[in-house]
Amino acid sequence: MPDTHYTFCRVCEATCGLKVDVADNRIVDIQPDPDHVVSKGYACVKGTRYASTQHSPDRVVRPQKRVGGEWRDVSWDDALRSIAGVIQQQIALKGPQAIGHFVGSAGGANVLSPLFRGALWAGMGSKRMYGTGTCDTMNKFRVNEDMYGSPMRLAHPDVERTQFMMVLGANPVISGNTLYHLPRSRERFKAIVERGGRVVFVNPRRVESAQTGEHLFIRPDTDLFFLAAFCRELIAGESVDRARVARFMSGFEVLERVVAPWTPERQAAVTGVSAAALRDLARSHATAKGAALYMATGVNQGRSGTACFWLLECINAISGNLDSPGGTLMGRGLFDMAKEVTKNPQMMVSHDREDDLPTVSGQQPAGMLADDILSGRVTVLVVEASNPLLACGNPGGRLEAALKKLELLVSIDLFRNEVGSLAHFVLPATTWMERPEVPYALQSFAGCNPTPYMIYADAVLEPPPGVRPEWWMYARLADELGVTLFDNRLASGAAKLAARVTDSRLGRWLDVPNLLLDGMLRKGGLPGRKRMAREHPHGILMAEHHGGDFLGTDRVLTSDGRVSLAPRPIVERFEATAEVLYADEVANADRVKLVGKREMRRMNTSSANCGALVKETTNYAYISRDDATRIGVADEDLIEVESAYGRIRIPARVTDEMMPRTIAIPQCWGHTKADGLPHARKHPGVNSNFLAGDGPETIEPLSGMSHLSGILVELRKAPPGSLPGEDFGDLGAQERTVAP
Ligand SMILES: Nc1nc2c(c(=O)[nH]1)N[C@H]1C(S)=C(S)[C@@H](COP(=O)(O)OP(=O)(O)OC[C@H]3O[C@@H](n4cnc5c(=O)[nH]c(N)nc54)[C@H](O)[C@@H]3O)O[C@H]1N2
Ligand SMILES: Nc1nc2c(c(=O)[nH]1)N[C@H]1C(S)=C(S)[C@@H](COP(=O)(O)OP(=O)(O)OC[C@H]3O[C@@H](n4cnc5c(=O)[nH]c(N)nc54)[C@H](O)[C@@H]3O)O[C@H]1N2
Ligand code: SF4
Ligand SMILES: [Mo]
Repeated sequence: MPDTHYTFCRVCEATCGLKVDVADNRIVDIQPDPDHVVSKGYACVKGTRYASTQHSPDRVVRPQKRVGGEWRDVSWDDALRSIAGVIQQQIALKGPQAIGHFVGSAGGANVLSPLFRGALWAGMGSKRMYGTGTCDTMNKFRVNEDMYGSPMRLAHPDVERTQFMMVLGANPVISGNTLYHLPRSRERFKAIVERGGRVVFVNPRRVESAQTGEHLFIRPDTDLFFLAAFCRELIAGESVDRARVARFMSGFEVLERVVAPWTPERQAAVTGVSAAALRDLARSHATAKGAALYMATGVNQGRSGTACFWLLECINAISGNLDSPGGTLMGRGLFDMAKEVTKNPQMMVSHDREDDLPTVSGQQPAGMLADDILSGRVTVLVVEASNPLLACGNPGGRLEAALKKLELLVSIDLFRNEVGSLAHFVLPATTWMERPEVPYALQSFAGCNPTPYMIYADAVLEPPPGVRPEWWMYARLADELGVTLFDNRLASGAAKLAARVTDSRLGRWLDVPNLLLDGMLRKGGLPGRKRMAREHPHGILMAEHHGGDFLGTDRVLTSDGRVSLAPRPIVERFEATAEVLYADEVANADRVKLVGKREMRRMNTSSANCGALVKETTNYAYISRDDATRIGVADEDLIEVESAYGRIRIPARVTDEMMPRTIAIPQCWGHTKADGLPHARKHPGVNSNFLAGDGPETIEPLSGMSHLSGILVELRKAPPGSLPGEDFGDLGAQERTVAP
């Protein structure tokens, strides 16, 4: 008889409740948990088929060392000692900034790992921490810090009460949403429409989410002009809550001045959204009882993600919707993480890189990784839960060339992915089924959750004996390096001891995850983890959130306690670049722009090796009928897509979903080189990030965000006889000089 465990999925941020049947430490079945307090019986295939990843024969289950062309199993002690040895040698030779770290999206779903990795790097004195955060959403953290005083003061739409919701550059029905918790998004969007409200998706693709509500095409990377005009229209139409603005905000006059030139007519010329459509939306927004604008990766990854999110937050704020029912709310977590992080200089915007690009929320720009290695600034890199070779701009394979130059490359992962294949060591981590946890930090600690609730889940499975959680690896490495963690000898000593004795009986008492998770739950006034698991296995609903607890309170963490509508660095950049970008859009109006596309059965690169999910052997390039006719191709024909950085060949899918002069290619394919992902290699597809650039010119200077969406490309029919894949031929992109 299998045992039934209740847990929650950690593949995406929806963290749906799951019912997992287990026998002999193996998953027998995974079903959605019908009693989970928020997901209520919803889960997608990535969650219900997780057994195929969990029990994959390709999983790395012992530390591995590359010796010549071969992989050898080594003991943890040997692996960690060798790694610490090289780190010490490189610190002696080049200083601590030569020691880099790179974290991916699965590292963000892990609640304890960030504490230990941050503490180890701070303890070593290195600020060289990168991550796919700068391919994803660092613009939002930058704006939060400038407007509200903390990167983690992150507002979310009050989905349950709003009467007008506009979503730019996101597709929550497929993605599970990001930076606020929204399982069952389709149902919740439908409820808005059913109560007489409007939901509008502004997107260059008619996305699955827009099957509910309305859809409006927008040309990629022009949201800046749409949002500026939307803001101007609200101000011109007297839809500003003047009393609220005067009482709680600063900088309104500056905002009013800088958006003044951006009329609905002017934006229409580059966005493709007519002035009439914009005015209609603005009217509807102004009269709705509760309105909320939301944006995500599609806009974040443009050239002006920071300015776009600033304008979007200003629209929410000046219209009286910020901190109001049906508008956007500042949630409360188990403790005030937003306030806590302001005490940690590692987490606040700083400019200590040689090139003055910022570190935002603890991350340096991923788009500078290749330059930093090729210039010799970084000689050691530890990659946790990431696959930057596919996930980041990689013009001409430049990032691969850089990784090969490192003195030491370590991959902490479940599998030997593309990065692992080049690494000196692969360190095997536990899966989320093997970890006790609460949902990831933004939900649990920053409260980005329209339905406040908490859940704690014990580990469902015992990990294979050679596998360890990340916190343990960092604590053991700190021990080997003689580094003090948390700037606190006592806590550091306890953590190191706990890691040393994990496998002994003492380890059961000094159980770090359980002690920390217990502390977190109790801080939020909840029962400890044992009672949570026993009495609330489907989660526990917490007090509903009605707003009115942010503006004018000490939760606004700016120096004057007011929401800043005109942070100087953002306004200055907007004024310096808006006209230039506009002229560029006018000049390039006839050209094609590339965007990404998330697919239901794939999570970034993580699920590529999962036989239960991935059946197709390739991804496709989605193009409009107009474009197909213009370049003379039909469905399934191979097309060539070329940017200033690279060239790929990929089969086409001709569809009415795409706005003419745009193309969507699902990213994070192109598994041609991982020696530990056999299924993925038989279903390789093509890596669209060969078309993205890297280096200073491609980085948004306020947030360090990479430019991954809205890239100008040329389309043509592929030459007869050519094969899918990349072809840099005469392009020579990898020869770009290294940034000084
Ligand atoms: N063109 C384009 N590029 C993009 C994007 C886009 O929209 N367009 N999106 C960007 C975004 S938002 C992101 S977040 C990145 C995603 O890219 P990454 O952040 O690199 O995430 P994944 O590709 O999913 O890689 C995750 C790796 O983590 C491993 N893993 C899974 N769980 C665990 C765990 O618990 N512990 C450890 N140690 N490893 C684990 C998996 O096996 C896999 O190898 O891609 C970015 N790249
Ligand atoms: N199934 C699945 N779920 C996932 C992931 C996955 O890989 N697969 N990845 C996870 C991760 S790491 C993240 S960060 C989240 C991301 O969650 P989302 O941000 O919702 O990600 P996408 O589904 O890629 O939606 C981005 C949308 O932006 C549109 N777009 C592109 N450029 C522009 C533009 O310039 N302007 C506007 N207005 N729209 C634009 C695209 O057409 C696309 O529909 O999803 C997470 N969930
Ligand atoms: S929507 Fe996200 S959290 Fe829910 S089951 Fe699917 S992958 Fe897991
Ligand atoms: Mo992401």
